[in-house]
Amino acid sequence: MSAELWNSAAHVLDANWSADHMVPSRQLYPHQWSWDAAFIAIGLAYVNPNRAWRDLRSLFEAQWPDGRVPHIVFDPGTAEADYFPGPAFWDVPGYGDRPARGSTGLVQPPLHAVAAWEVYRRAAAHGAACAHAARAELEWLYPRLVAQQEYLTGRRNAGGAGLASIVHPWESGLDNSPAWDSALAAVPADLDLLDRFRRRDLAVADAAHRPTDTDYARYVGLVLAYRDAGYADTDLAARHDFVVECPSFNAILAAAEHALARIAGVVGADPAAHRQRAKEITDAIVGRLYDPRTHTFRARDVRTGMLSPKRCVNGLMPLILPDLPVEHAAAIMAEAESARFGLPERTGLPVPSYDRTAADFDALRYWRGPIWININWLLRRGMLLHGYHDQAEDLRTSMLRLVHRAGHFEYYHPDHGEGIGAPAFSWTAALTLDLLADRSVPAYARAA
Ligand code: 9WN
Repeated sequence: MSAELWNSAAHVLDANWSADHMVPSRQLYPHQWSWDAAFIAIGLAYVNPNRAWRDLRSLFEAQWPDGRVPHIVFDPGTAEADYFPGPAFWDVPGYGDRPARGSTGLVQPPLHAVAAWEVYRRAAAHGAACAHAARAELEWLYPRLVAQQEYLTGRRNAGGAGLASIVHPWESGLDNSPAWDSALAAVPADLDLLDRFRRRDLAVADAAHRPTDTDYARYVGLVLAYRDAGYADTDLAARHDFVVECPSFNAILAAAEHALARIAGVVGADPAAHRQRAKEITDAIVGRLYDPRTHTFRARDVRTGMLSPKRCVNGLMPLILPDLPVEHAAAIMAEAESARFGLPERTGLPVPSYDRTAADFDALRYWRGPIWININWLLRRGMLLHGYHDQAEDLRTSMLRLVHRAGHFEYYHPDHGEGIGAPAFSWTAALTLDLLADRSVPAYARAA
């Protein structure tokens, strides 16, 4: 299957390239998304490193002066009507030499340092000129990646313990996850907003797969509130209706510091400070987001101090952290191997996005049950890092089998593996390339 799968994945990435960036999928997501660009770069590193760097560059060219990297960078060639919420809805002012309405004002998980390091370390395989160019790209990116981290650990430190808070479910990347249900319940759902602002996702995707109107009205209301406050992060916990510390977002935040330590070593900066920050974030994740009663990591509602009652796949993501204590890594593996998530030896399939045994497990609705390749790819890295090699290899095989059978879909049915959501989805294709090519331990975690 390898050559056929490799070629089909490379073909998806070719077809989804648009001038200076990759779209996640042509129909549903016709702009550039932040954490998609990171996953995509990891795959492009094998087939087209120039495009990997170009994609990361175009994303970071849209970085705000405060350091935030927007969750969507809008393609000026795409009509407002082709994606909702589009540029006019976000109404972001111009900054630097960027025109107004060029991006959203939210962020997504900061996986870009990990991606940049992966592209860099694979560059030499493409020859000396490529390795040289990769070093220059790292030098350009490094201060921007640092500014991104400073924004998240500074202005977004709404809980005061050094973790980044998300102010909207879309910032998690796991948009419709049950992890947000309890915090979202306190957010007003004004259904009239959906008359003023028409959803476009339902025109191009099945309503059974997408968020309900009630949740969508909350999503829209939260953006309007944040926008009308000038996208300012002052006093978030008191002034904004949704302020949450996510274990997955923060695990990626700490993994980014580990990657920055590697990058710092190349560009002549100080790696030690990054390792120290990674340790501090990891400690805060363990201290604030671990529920010792159930032995699971949960999202914390900063406004109430409550941990989410739902067992979601974001709770497995701290496994990507090399400093995670052994007992917490073991607890994550126990959860992943339980009937709730059922690693491949139980189901033959990668892990779903939500607890299979929960009453509200939903096989079709996105992030509330279906299987996603990006999350399983992260989980596999964590397994390799903590010495769970057999499970990592089983997970790798199950991901490749799934994509080979069903195609490069956005996500997959958790019972029989049918492809659902957008077809020809870029990060699925990109990570498939990486899974086919790479069986090693994550580079950011190896001893220097
Ligand atoms: C909103 C692009 C993005 C991913 C997210 C995924 C989905 C958007 C949407 O698609 O979110 O940002 O319209 O649902 O949840 O993780 O980055 O692929």
